[in-house]
Amino acid sequence: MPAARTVLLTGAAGGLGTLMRGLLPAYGYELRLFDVTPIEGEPDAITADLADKAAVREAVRGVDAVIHLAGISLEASFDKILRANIEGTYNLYEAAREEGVKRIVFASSNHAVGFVPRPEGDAPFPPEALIPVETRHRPDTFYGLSKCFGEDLAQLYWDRHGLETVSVRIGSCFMEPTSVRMLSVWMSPGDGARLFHAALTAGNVGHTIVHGSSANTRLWWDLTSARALGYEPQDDSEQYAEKLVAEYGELDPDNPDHAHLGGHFTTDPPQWPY
Ligand code: NAI
Ligand code: 15L
Repeated sequence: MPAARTVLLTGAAGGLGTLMRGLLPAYGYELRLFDVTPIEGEPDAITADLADKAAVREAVRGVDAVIHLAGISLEASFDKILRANIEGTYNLYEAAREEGVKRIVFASSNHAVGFVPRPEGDAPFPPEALIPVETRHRPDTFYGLSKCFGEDLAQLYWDRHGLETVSVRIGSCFMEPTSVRMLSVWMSPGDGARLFHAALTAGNVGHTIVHGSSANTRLWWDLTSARALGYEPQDDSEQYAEKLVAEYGELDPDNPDHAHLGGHFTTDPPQWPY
């Protein structure tokens, strides 16, 4: 597949969308921005809800690819997750199919597999201890469940319609890691842009699932499928380790928040059921 030029960025007003608006143009992409929240200083941005099928269809028309970040990014009521993340992602895929878009990069999450136990013992972990990308879905929340749906929707649209997707199970993509757990799953914004670029340009991805993180010394999961796309992470959270460990201590095997990939998402639903 030749390098995509015009890319629809959904969720462009959000934290990750804002970071990618800053970083992706340097790779040669022309971004078409979409979000339900207006974006200051971006008069051409499309302000619409994923529930608005006509607006979504118009937004995907003529783009080479989509980076789909829009949606609820934390746990919420099932009704809210259903509307924004499940129906919203369906609306996007259906519009992309109708308009002949070739590829979507889907922002999945570690919380699709949040109940997978982290590697035991102390980092650095040997390759055989790392969580494989083939691990079965073990969502830790309705939010994580919506990411499982998104990944399976991507598989359906590849098998049935030939619409390609790279599902990126993002760890924690923020300017800096802010917890000891994040030292293992952090993806620097720069590596995020590198990974999205690889996902947009690699050939014949079908539906590929990758882990989204930097090359952290304390890595919990396997980056092989991401590297196979051509992703070469440049960053390592270890530069933040001394400060975070001094503040919070090392991972505690007796702390349930430290037992699973999904961290506190596995132990702290607001109020169940909700
Ligand atoms: P965010 O909450 O900052 O941004 C999400 C954006 O989606 C917001 O601007 C919001 O207005 C928009 N949005 C929500 N519902 C919408 C709807 N119905 N129609 C149109 N726009 C809608 O989240 P963030 O951190 O930027 O994450 C972006 C994506 O990456 C999300 O899908 C999130 O689940 C995923 N992700 C992010 C991670 C991270 O570390 N930032 C980790 C794992 C996954
Ligand atoms: C996510 O999926 C969330 O969208 C993000 O806000 C972080 O909580 C991240 O996972 C994480 O696990 O750190």
